[in-house]
Amino acid sequence: MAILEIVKYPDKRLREPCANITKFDARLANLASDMAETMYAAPGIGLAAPQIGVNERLIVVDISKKGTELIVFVNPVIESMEETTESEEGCLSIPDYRDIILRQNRITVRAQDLHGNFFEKSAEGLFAICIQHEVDHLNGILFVDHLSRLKKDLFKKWAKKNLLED
Ligand code: K1U
Ligand code: ZN
Repeated sequence: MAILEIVKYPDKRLREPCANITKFDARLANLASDMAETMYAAPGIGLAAPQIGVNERLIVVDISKKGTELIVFVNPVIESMEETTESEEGCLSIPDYRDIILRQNRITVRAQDLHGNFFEKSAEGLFAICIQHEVDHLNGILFVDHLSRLKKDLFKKWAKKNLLED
């Protein structure tokens, strides 16, 4: 197990669509385990593989306060979404920035587990929002991409000052 470095905005690796996973082997299990450890250490409630520089469709999510409800989604596909809601989000790849965007409050997601078995999950509230945030990462999308033009401009100014001038 290892805590990995989290890729930060504006790194180009966060902008690439990820590839489907076809091999359900020990390498995949180790990758998921390292991602979970990295997420808990951050701390965060989710993490997507591109955030640790791996261009593959793998996410881990645990919204429980005790960190006891880890779910690993391989090749997740959101099959349905309903009820637009406001969501205040942060991102481990954009440290110290939070903003409000619109998401869907209820979703169903189909994915595979670490053995390649397909499963379907219904999610709502923070769980649904976190899955949408992580699946966006797999498509090279960041939560700030959902901001209005005005808020996006403010974010870019903030990022220039706080993330690029390190
Ligand atoms: O993918 C990521 O960058 C992780 C991100 C997920 C997320 C946060 C908020 C809404 C939707 C998705 C985070 O986990 S940021 C940290 C965070 O929100 C948090 C950390 C500790 C306890 C509770 C929340
Ligand atoms: Zn994120």
